[in-house]
Amino acid sequence: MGKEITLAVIIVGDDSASRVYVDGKKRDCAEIGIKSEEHALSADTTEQELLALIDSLNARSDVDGILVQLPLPKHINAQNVIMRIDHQKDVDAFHPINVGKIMVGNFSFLPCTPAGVMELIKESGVSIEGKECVVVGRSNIVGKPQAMLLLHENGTVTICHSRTKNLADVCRRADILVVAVGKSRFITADMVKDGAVVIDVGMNREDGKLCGDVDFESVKEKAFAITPVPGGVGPMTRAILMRNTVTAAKLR
Ligand code: L34
Repeated sequence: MGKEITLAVIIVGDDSASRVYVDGKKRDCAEIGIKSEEHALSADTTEQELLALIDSLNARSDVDGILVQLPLPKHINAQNVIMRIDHQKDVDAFHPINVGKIMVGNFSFLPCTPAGVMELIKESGVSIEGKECVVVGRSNIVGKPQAMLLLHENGTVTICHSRTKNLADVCRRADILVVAVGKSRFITADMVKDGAVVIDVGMNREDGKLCGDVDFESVKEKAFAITPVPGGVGPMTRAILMRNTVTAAKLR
């Protein structure tokens, strides 16, 4: 029998969305035979305590991957926490070493959400090479790495953000539009080019109901392909996490 693969997931506090996502990740692990180990810490956990837990997981030879679910409570510096994770166990690819490796194109892990988005674009059958790719949002978790991955595939990439002038004009140029801003129905049909591929990374809760950053009902009439929320990028994020966990186990 082969070696058992173990993913350690740390969740701090009681963010209800984080709970749903972490439960989903644990279900995925169970389904494919990865052992998952949850460390649920209370909201008043100190940064020192969290760092000590990471040290112990780094040191354990039976732990292949470590994931600290974000967001963390405000009194904890997320960057310190991410930097503490052994970069070879960093299945989120958030550690600066892994971020740097992505930048130069020599990587072991890709961040889960942007890598999932790339798989969805590929599945649409539309090639990225030479196309106008517009990423709306510039977070370290999605926007910035997403732009880099599209660039690696030879897209012509524009990153838009809250200070962008004429956002609608820029979006209308996009053959491939990836939206990660966290505002319900932010992208409307008038901002989308006919035949575009539209990827909605948004995960907004409106009185209990999930909705994306794209006004799906109107935009689907214009788009060549579009991802729904739920049932689009979220499950792909989790699938890539499983892939990264297997990669981490192979690396060691
Ligand atoms: N460390 N923190 C770390 N790594 C990550 O990769 C994440 N992310 C984001 C939040 N914090 C993180 C996730 O896991 C977002 N995210 C995530 C993961 C899964 C889903 C959504 C976001 C997901 O499964 N979405 C389902 C619906 C779930 C529901 O009912 O709420 C979907 O179909 O979209």
